[in-house]
Amino acid sequence: MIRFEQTFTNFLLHHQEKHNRSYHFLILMDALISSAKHIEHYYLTGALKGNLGLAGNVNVQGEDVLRMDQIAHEIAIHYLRVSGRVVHAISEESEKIIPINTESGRYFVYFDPLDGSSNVAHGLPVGFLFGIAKRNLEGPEDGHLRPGRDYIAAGMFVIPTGTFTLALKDAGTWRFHIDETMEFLKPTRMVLPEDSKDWELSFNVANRYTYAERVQDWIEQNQRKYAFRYLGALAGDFHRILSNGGMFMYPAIVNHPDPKKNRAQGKLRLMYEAAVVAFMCQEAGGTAVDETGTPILDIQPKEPHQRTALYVGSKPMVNDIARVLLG
Ligand code: FDP
Repeated sequence: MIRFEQTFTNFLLHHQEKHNRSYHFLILMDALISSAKHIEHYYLTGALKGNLGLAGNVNVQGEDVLRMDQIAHEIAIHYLRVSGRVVHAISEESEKIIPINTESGRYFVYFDPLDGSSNVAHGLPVGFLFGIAKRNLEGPEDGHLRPGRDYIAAGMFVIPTGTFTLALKDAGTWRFHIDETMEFLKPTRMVLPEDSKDWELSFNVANRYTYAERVQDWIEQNQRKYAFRYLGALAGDFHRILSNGGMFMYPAIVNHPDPKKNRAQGKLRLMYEAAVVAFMCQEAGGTAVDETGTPILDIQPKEPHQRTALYVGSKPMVNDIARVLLG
């Protein structure tokens, strides 16, 4: 007997109907899924085609080779445009906000189409992360730089692993897997495990002596309790935390021996990295804060590519470091 699993489309259709919502969101999600599949396909054959390297390369046919992150950006913008549902997009790959359907679009989409650049040259996992906010449909438009608290959904594809995780506001975080027909299937609700036996700690250990002293002290006191894992691509590292529990962190860099390399504002981008995983984490029972112990979801972005420090994961662990950060 073949076992048929519920498809993502069927899952979302039921969700929208149950909450009396329109189908516009389904059309937007279809665009994001088409983008991810298309990017995944390119990524899988990228080494062969020579587009995992640097922009400006010329291939053996003498054609310009686009860098994989530029290809991913173009693919995503194409599908968002044809969906007709997007007002503006903010992409890691474009300095400016991208107007799409400013007249009748319904959603703002903030995305990073290929996050985790150090993995690209090796064809190892990268992420396509996105957050979605909704236009104010009644009354005057209220801007597109929204805090994570205002997102209606956020998700990530871990490319090329065929996994997709989506959090829906007040309706949980769900993981799907792609099958041989390229369909995302089998919704599984993700809830951070309370039992700390499998919890993991994930950060770039090479940076640890550049963190604030209080963060270094916290690491010293806690590191032996947890398994340590670091892939170097936020989506992949956070994917593990969602399953096993624990904490991913990218603290502010304030004690670098070369002060020019300090990153007091943190490294990760607020709107399409930190707020995306913070939103997914909250819907899975966890939480996230910045270097001042402020909830990531409360931060009002002032500009599209704003950076932040990030501590995200199981509540007891994040709350513990938040106490230290709040001083
Ligand atoms: P990258 O710079 O390699 O694109 O977006 C930033 C990000 O990747 C995250 O995906 C990842 O978690 C982190 O930075 C890795 O940074 P380090 O190489 O400094 O550890």
